[in-house]
Amino acid sequence: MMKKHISIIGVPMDLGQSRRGVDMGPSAIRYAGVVERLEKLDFDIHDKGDIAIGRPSKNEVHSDGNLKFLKAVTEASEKLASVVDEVIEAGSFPLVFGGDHSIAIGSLAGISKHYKNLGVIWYDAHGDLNTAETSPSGNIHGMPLAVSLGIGHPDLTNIGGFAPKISPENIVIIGARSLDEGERELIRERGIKVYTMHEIDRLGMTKVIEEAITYLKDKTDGVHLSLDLDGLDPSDAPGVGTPVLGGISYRESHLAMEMLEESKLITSAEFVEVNPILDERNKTASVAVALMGSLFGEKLL
Ligand code: B3U
Ligand code: MN
Ligand code: MN
Repeated sequence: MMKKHISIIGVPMDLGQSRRGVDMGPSAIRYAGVVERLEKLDFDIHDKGDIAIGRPSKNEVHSDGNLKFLKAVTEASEKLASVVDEVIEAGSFPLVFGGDHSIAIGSLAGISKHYKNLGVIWYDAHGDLNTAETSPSGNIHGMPLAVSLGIGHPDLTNIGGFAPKISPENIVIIGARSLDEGERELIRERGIKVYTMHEIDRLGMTKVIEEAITYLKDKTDGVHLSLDLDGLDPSDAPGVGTPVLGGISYRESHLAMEMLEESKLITSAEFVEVNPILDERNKTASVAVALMGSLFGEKLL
């Protein structure tokens, strides 16, 4: 059930990938008017500000095999996990702003403590199911879903002191159109539900979301929405570090958010990868805020 209190947590993290500027995502989203917009919907909004992200030392970049900035990402994840944990403990809905998608490691660590069977909707052009062994980039933002399944470096999988955070049958990926070979194998091996752009085109977003809701509803006791803005088409969300053509439209995304709101399934959410440096007049942050409006019940009439 949606709660009446929403706690905003900013995570200015840009070390999980290679394009600087995504650390300014939380500011850009606030600038786009998120607090005012959600307050209109009769929510009590508590903006908790940003989590402090440490700057790594120079020799830390490749500190552990193919894992860039492992230490900084680990520390930030632990911090975020405990803040999210406190927010849920206090009965509030955690709404996390990235930052790059590596922050989902911390979000899910903090959230999953509170649920026996947490579901996850991963709205993304990518699978984010890489490990150090399969990653073509060494960027941890391409790994958080694998990490949350307990697959990856133990410093990451054990954030919050337990693993795994989620199980494969409780995941739905929506919008995938760029997967690495290791990710494909993991999807097949673990039977993860994926709606690629092919299924979205073929079935339509209405059916995709209906199926996703049916798939998760009975077996989960809470569902986290992890929305990577690169899940949308770059024409609608240009301010992202790794845009991929042929994505989900602005309209389809609104429909998805509205249907999720009606389902009352979503118990926490994060909006990630907004990079204002790469954006066009804060368009992507504004899209994120508009989608949050729908997710929390904004109606035209
Ligand atoms: N799969 C690639 C690229 C990528 C993942 N997530 C984003 N890009 N945003 C990787 O580096 O793991
Ligand atoms: Mn992602
Ligand atoms: Mn992505």
